[in-house]
Amino acid sequence: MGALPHITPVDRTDLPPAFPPGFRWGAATAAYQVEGAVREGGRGPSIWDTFSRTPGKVTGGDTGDVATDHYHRFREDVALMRELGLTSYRFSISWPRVQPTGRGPALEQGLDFYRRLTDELLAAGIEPVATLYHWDLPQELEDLGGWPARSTAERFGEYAQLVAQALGDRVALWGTLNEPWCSAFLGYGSGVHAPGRTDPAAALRAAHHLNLAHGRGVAALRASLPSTALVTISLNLHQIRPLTDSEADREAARRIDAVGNRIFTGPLLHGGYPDDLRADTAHLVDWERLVRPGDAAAIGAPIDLLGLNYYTPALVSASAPAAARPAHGLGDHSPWPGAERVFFHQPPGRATAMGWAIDPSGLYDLLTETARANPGLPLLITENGAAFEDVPTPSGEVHDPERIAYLHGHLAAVHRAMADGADVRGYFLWSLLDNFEWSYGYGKRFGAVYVDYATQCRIPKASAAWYAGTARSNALQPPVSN
Ligand code: IFM
Repeated sequence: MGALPHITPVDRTDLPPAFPPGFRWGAATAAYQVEGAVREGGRGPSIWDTFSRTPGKVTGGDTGDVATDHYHRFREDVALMRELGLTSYRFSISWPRVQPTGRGPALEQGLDFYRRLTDELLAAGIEPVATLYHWDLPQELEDLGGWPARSTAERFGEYAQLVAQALGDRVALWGTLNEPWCSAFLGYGSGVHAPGRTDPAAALRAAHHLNLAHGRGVAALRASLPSTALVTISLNLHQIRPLTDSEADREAARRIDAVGNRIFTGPLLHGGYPDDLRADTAHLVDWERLVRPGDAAAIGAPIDLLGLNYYTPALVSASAPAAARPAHGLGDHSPWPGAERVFFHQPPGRATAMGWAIDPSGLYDLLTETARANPGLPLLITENGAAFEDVPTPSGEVHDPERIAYLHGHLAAVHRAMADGADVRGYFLWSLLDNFEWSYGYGKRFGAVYVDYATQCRIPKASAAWYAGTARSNALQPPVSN
């Protein structure tokens, strides 16, 4: 027998970190931020049309009237997604396109837009992921009381049923709400989002009715969709860190956790509203009257995946050293009922153009903590990304090394969290395109694709090419632009 050939062992540390087969590589957008065409196809006005047209509410008086014109350019945008190697596209459905007043029969013209979009995605081999509500409440429902009114949750259930019946044959992954914390507490608490109300009690009622709407939505989706369909909700759970280990700072963190996180995860995943939240806010709402028999069961209906949106951690304290912002930080009114005397600090280190500290360890902690608290519940990162001051070169390229570094750092954190037991099924970059960044208008660019708003020309940034490399190889590429 001859000598065995010498085999050089593969140095596995040279290989880029791989993700499991079937991991979703997506990008996300939201209807009002990208579609434009606000007066086309019979669409009714939403609270964001009203709010953005109110002087002083949005930087520069920007509105979503045209946005990125995705309504007309979706074919071009789907072609871009295909070039980027995306497996999935998370978009939201505009409620006032489907029901212009938020009630009554569906407008076929509105549904047709989403039929065309999903057909185009499927033809490109891209999984459509539909969110039913990303903040564009029909104005008429706001006039009838908005989210602080229980009837809005019932209307949402009817809307969910209409959409599921129309698109259930082609959409297999559904989200009910995006970031209900923002809808409730920025919309009705600090008032920096539509509809711009500043009433802490109304904000808490809104939170309950958003939870109830989610429950009604899950029931409607389950009733109309095949049993294989997956249902989720996207929460922006705050990754809260006390400034010091003092009892007072830990108490500050507890209060923010109660009204920022557990007000949603409590009823959605753990059977009801936590006692400490009820106690913190007892002067504002009568929880016994607000939560009716049957609500807990409706809200707690099982979901298939939990969607998490993460951007930055929050550093909080009980007392105010020089540079801290009170919990009123987002406007003159607090978005944190029951925690108004908590102070927010800028975490050390680099920040994005939003002023948000860059800290991938927050995403690692969020994933591992959420996984530990909810064994058996798969997770999906439905948003993560960063705004930077992107400027095209004279030859029309956009170099955004900071975004590549941000995405690389956060995806490395996801990979590490998965190695440590978090069952993460996919990652959606926020955002596919630069778009209307709510009260900041068009000044903040989160896209992997640059949009020249004067011409609507799309320019994939260097980060888009980098993300495509990672998506296509299903393995985290080094943070260099090619
Ligand atoms: O643009 C928003 C999105 O609509 C919801 N999540 C956060 C993003 C960045 O602020």
